[in-house]
Amino acid sequence: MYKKFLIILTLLILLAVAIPAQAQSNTLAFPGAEGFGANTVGGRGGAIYEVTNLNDSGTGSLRACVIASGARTCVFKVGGLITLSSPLTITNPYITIAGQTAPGGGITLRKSAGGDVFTTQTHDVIIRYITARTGAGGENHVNQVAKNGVELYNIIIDHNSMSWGVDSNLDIWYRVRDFTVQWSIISEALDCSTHSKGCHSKGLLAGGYKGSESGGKGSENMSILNNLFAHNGERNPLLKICGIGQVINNTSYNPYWTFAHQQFSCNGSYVNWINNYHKRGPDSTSTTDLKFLADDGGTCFAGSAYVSGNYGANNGNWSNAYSGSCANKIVTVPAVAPAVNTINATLAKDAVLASAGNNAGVACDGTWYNRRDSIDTRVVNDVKNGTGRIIDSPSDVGGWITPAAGVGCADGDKDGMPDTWEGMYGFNPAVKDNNADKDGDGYTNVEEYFNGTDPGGVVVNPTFTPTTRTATPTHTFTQTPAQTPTGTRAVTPVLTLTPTLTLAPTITPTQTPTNIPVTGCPLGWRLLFENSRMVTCYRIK
Ligand SMILES: [Ca+2]
Ligand SMILES: [Ca+2]
Ligand SMILES: [Ca+2]
Ligand SMILES: [Ca+2]
Repeated sequence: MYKKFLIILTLLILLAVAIPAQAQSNTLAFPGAEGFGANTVGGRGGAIYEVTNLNDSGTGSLRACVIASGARTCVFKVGGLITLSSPLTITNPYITIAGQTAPGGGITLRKSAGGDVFTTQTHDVIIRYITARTGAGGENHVNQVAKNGVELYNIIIDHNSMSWGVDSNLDIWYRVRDFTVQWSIISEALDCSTHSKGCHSKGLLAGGYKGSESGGKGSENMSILNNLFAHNGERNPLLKICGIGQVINNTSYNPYWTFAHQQFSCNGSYVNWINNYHKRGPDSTSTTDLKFLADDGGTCFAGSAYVSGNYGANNGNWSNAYSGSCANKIVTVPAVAPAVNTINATLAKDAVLASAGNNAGVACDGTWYNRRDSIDTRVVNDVKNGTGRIIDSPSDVGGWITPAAGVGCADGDKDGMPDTWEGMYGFNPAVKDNNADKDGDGYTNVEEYFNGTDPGGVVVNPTFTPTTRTATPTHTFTQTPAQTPTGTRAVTPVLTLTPTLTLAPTITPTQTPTNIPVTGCPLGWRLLFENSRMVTCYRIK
């Protein structure tokens, strides 16, 4: 028995040594990452690739970072429109595309003709704050996360704006697991465009058959959280997965037909539909919120749907809104899935409209600023106002816009951390110290920069001056001689606000009040003057 214990102990020690630090980490992909893809490591600890131009390929292009191998992070020194002649195919794992670092109006990607913008074909991928609007040509997607016969996992897409694809804007297929798409705008999939089936505007498809093409497994562990689906004919989303999915706090607006589908096409599709918000628009002809489908052969395989807290297209009501070829799929206990921040459907709609999509950038001092483009702004206003239509072509809504180039942050040692920010937090702007972790919280120093978080330590060289502060001063009067004034007077204390970064109101202004004049004396008393000022009364003898 003791021997057995020793063997197990030895094995445990060996295991602890053998597991690389990265795999042991429970650090999130970034603060705010949620769902099954939340622990994606992306390019953490790897090389920094600067995107310095808007070229399709070559040195300094986004493609150069995408096709490189090894852990890597793409940071941007320029904003603008990148027109791609072929998809950005991500085949090498461990990549973070930090679109929030792009100056000016950020990065928008488009295709010159046909094909996807991104084809994601590997694991450990983080894509944040990128706008991609595909355009006509074939049956394309903004991002197709799919590779026949290859397992793709640990993928998180956050604050992307994805539109103008011809098939589904976002397609997840074959064998994908541990995937999150969150806080993104998935809109205006092109309808009567270049799809072989004809008009085909679709939002998001996540699935995969549990057949030979998927290694017998299919896709599972899907999180679809806090996204805005707008002006897509249907699939907002469509899940035909072989495992667990969670669809929480999304807002969907103006589909033609049914808002969302769950297809029971392999044994075991378990989806939690929680606190989503549906709103009809000018193109909507159906009030069906969620429809259950059998597989293409008509078989309704095993699975369930947990449906709770959703605001429906039928005057807010989701009850009796499920229909289709599979009955008795509703359960009262949700499938086991990661805990995610969940708010009620109406509040979620407001939060999504306020901050979904590629709506922000991070400045050279690590602060976030808003920069949602006019296309996303128009779509969000459509949702609020009940306006807008499903489109056939980008030209229906004015076509692509070119984001402002901006000015990239100076970064002398090219470690991804701007000189300004390094100076503020006491890093060495002449040494690549991006992969250290000063405060030991699991996020490397450069991640702290592009996540807009505190890397630890004191701000030693602030380069900005606070413009407004509030302080409640306390002040003390000293009176000589002591007297008891009557009446009221206005006091205007003189405050000196020293612009330090800590808002500790330790200001003590001093003020020397003038004595209150004696304005009169009672009968039998007389005023005493001293240096022509009345100072007191004295009794007349
Ligand atoms: Ca630097
Ligand atoms: Ca440095
Ligand atoms: Ca850190
Ligand atoms: Ca930190």
